[in-house]
Amino acid sequence: MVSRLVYVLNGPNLNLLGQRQPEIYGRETLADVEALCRAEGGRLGLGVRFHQSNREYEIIDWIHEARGDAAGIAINPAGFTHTSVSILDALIAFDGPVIEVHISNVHRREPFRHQSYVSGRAEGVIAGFGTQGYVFALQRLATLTEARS
Ligand code: CA2
Repeated sequence: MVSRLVYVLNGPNLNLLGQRQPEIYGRETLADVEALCRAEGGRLGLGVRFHQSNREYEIIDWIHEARGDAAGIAINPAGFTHTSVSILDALIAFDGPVIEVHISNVHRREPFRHQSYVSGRAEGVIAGFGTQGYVFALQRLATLTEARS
């Protein structure tokens, strides 16, 4: 039985995963990532609510929704990582653990990708492990939310 619910949120352009720039983001699609998260969530006893949007307000609304029913959030804010004070503010208003995920190693890329508004709120940051980073994020959320319950 699922005892804890986590949100896995994905920002703009991640719907194109697997269709372009495989040398940076790999060949898996977002549907593959969702299946990976659901399988790992099942192993860990976590219910997974998986979303992607190209609209900042939708991501903010899902974070607000998570305040009501989620134990934790894994988020790949994509380009909003480097620009969005509003996503940071929404995450600050969420009480549970937050893990920031990046498929690529943002620190090996352009300097503007080295700065993240979200990292200052996140319990942990995962970057450069490909889509496996989502699995690590769920494992960490399982550990952190177990310790709280
Ligand atoms: O490495 C990551 O996961 C990023 O969050 C991905 C973002 C980028 O802006 C961040 O700096 C790092 C970009 C997501 C766009 O994904 C695409 C995937 C395939 C084709 C085109 C875009």
